[in-house]
Amino acid sequence: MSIFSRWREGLSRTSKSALGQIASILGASEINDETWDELEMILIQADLGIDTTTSVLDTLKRLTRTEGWTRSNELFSALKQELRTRLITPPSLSFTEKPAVILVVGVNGSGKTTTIAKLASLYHASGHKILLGAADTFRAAAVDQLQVWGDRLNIEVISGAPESDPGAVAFSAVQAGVARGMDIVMVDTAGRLHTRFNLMEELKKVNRVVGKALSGAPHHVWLVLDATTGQNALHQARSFKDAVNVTGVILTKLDSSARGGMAFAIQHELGLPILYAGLGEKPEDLMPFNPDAFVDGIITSN
Ligand SMILES: Nc1nc2c(ncn2[C@@H]2O[C@H](COP(=O)(O)OP(=O)(O)OP(=O)(O)O)[C@@H](O)[C@H]2O)c(=O)[nH]1
Ligand SMILES: [Mg+2]
Repeated sequence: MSIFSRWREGLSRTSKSALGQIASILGASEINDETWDELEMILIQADLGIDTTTSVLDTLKRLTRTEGWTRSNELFSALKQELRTRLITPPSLSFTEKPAVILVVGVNGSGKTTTIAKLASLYHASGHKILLGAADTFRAAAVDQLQVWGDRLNIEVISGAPESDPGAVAFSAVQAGVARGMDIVMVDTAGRLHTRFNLMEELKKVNRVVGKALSGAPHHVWLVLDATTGQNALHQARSFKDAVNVTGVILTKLDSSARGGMAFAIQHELGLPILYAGLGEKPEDLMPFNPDAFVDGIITSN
């Protein structure tokens, strides 16, 4: 099965539950209060969040007045368009710095290490020289996990002793990346709850230390969010954005999500682009996020 059909499959799971009902609600009936109530309920169930939902509905109500729409199916394409405008077209990534340093952050189990392996495989295949830094010194198995991926892809992994300072490992990795003329250094960090003050302070330190190893680094800070966590992902994103300069989001486990609407909220409320979508556990199960395909995939007419 191609990654595109898996992507569609993942998205159709999203569309099956919440957003998938939109087509049946927006039938040929007359637009009335019930239409708006039902639409609101669906958007909230799909994890768009109250603010984004309200803003989408306000725009649709205004359009309905100005365009003189009376049938609810007239709302369908406007809704898709409205949702699309809430997704930022991801910037193209060129990695001109030598090396470009990417710091990967997120809560426990969101998919950071797996995503790094997938990205390493992707960038390796496009001819980039990659080095990985295993700055998750918190969990004993974490270094091994990255090392297994490194061995499989024939990519070097810089690690420290268990429970050593994550900042020191990140520093060594970036330093080694510079010395060896690497194109990209990706630094894996330990999962941390966004509500834990000390752990967020530690992350700020890793971020600072990387900048000492190479001025201007990290050039990218990518926040890995699990698509199945719904609205909580928004709180996570906000906290990580406050702590370190998050430049983009990677949405993982879209293959297991039945909602996915927080993609709109993340971008609408935080202004962060979604760069990649994770659709499974294997290295090839990652693809650049395509906003048009996303909206087309999750809202389909019956
Ligand atoms: N279905 C699915 N599973 C995924 C995806 N990405 C990661 N996983 C799984 O999620 C689990 C956690 O992945 P990890 O990469 O270890 O997550 P992590 O963020 O590094 O975890 P910690 O380092 O413990 O914080 C693993 O079982 C992965 O195989 C995805 O896109 N789809
Ligand atoms: Mg990990």
